[in-house]
Amino acid sequence: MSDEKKENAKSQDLKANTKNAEGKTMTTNQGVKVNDTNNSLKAGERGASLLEDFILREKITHFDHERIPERIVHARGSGAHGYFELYEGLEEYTRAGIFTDTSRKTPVFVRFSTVAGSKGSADLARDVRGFAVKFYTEEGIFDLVGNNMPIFFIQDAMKFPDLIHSVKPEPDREIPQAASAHDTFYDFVSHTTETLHNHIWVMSDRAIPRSLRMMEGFGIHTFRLVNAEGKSHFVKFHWKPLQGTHSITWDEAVKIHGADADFHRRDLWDAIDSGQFPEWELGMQIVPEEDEHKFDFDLLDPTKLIPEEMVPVKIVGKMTLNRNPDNFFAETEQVAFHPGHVVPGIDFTNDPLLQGRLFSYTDTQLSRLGSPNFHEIPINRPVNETHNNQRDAHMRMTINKGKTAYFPNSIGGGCPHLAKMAEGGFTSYEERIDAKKVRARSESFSDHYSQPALFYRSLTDWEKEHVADAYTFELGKCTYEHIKKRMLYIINQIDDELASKVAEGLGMDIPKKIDGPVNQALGADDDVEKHQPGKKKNYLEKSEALSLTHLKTDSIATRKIAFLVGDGFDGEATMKMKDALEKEHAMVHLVAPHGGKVKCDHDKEHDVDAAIMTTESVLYDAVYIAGGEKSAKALSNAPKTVKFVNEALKHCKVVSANSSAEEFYSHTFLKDFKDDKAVLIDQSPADFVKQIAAHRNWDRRKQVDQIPV
Ligand code: HDD
Repeated sequence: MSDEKKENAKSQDLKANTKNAEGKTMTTNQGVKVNDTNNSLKAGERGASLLEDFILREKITHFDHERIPERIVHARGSGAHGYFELYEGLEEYTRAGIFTDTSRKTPVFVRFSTVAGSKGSADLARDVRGFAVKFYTEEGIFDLVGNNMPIFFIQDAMKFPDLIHSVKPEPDREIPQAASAHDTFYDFVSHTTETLHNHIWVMSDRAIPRSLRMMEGFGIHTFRLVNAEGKSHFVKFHWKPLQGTHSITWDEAVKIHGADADFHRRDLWDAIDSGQFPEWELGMQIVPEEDEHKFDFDLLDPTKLIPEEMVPVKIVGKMTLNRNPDNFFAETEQVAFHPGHVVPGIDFTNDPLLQGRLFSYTDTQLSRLGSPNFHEIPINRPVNETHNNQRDAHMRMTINKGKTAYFPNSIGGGCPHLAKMAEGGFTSYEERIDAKKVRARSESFSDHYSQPALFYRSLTDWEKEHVADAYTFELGKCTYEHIKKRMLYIINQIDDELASKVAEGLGMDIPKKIDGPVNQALGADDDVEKHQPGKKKNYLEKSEALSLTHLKTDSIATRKIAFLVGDGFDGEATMKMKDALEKEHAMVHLVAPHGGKVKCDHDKEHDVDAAIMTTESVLYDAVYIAGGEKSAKALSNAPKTVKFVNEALKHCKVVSANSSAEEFYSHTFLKDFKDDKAVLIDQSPADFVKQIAAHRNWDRRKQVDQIPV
């Protein structure tokens, strides 16, 4: 197969099902040409309507059945096509072609999602983000169904329905939508201390990413890599975005909810559409089998990460997303991921959360997509041939020839025949298991406090403040006093400084003890004592990789910069600045007091990208105020421009201005921040680029309370 064909194996496959109506005549689904789709068939112009009207019946019937059940979790998502390339062969660890053959460009389809909200909810909810990647490999489908946080809330799949029922809208009033800040969630969390680690990540800025393109991804569970000799290594998968890892503030998230509920979806689409293809490097933390028990935590416990200081992340390849879907429903909605879709060379561990997932994902597609033939939906079918003796069921597309649908057979020549391991047949890793059948939790899973504490210790001051604010907001929305008390008691076990801040915000004292056991989420006969606080270990003071400040890049590619311009603006200096940013692949929008065209001082007309009334500064990463006295006057006279700049300052963003626009910006708070490193007056494009790359000047946060926006 040529390289070109390999790269496009999936897009070529999808073409067989892609239709384009350009230049074509309208027909019914049965192929009959239609000459009127506006009027139903009637006895006389004023009715009655006739049942005979097959065109009306077909149109309405199809419409009536257009919706399918949304995903029970991760209902709101956005997808994109792309490919994966391997940097170096990993034969030492695995026999999977995708990780051994560096000449391949493996097609992928990725779906990002929020977890709790419905399909139509807003993108900026405080939530975990799903990060699911379908690799269409030459040996079959491999799905890496992960999240943007490296750990999960619970240790055993048995608790998944409880977790989700607690976070979803409360069942009496179906409130709140896409929000964890409510009683039932905290009732569950405060009784289930294994949730604390994932929960503190959700309280951090990781839960409000700037862009789906600017977040890390994690496979979470420990998986296995198995090489051609059958030797196994443990592995944790990581995605590292080359766009940097950036987040926004909660105040921005709340405002973006209203300004553009599709903010993340639009951002992903626009970036790919404009040729700014997002990229992630794939990393692996590889642990030899014999080191399984060398850690202070259990590798099978999905609420624990392996600090990168203990096992470095080996970067092995790169994923590029370079094509938007043609049809949201056909691709993004119908795609079906499954952590059990693995290829030879990749295998599972006994992580009890993973084991439960292996059941759930096929099961859910049966009600969501309606048939065990969901693998035949174009976006789900592999690029290699599939043959077996499974037959029939709803919506079967394949026309299987021949008399035999069983094995063994002689009538069909023994086909399809089996593949030996050497021929690429999947054989499960031969793990020795010698155990009693028990319904229990391993003692090695009982430390629920050390890693949340490690996470909190590893954050910078501003990140810690955001965590405290998030806890205060979320618990402030709870109405049951005893739930808040339990939470304060538990947070105090993670970090007393954090608990004090939250207690102050809630106007409560931290309780010295609470009624009943701290962790009630075990079986009746389980020893709840072993899950008590006070068991914190300090095996690492800090892990740098856990703080956003250590994950920044120098790139400003795809950042959105608003240029405030009024008629008569300084065309030369403004275009010089614009060109310099665009050279670095930033996206510049001219924001003016009105839509249509705006004239510069040379009377040249420029397209306005957004009239000020239609946009908000929370939708941009930085602001530039163009020079020119006439422009400054026009901006001063327009509503919302002052608020636009003030709000950007409040959110610690970079604001750059030309001093000839002083008449305008003297009305803003810019004058109070002239010594701020991210407030630039008459400075060079290079300085602006440097500050945008740093994302925000968080040092400003202590002085922005005076800004009333
Ligand atoms: Fe799950 C969807 C990620 C635990 C049951 N899950 C789903 C999606 C992602 C994850 C990204 C959306 C896929 C898409 O875009 O279509 N889930 C995770 C991660 C987990 C996890 C990272 C823990 C490490 N999930 C988990 C458990 C169960 C499920 C323990 C059940 C026992 N998840 C589902 C599901 C979903 C799903 C109900 C809903 C839609 C779907 O599967 O296709 O089966």
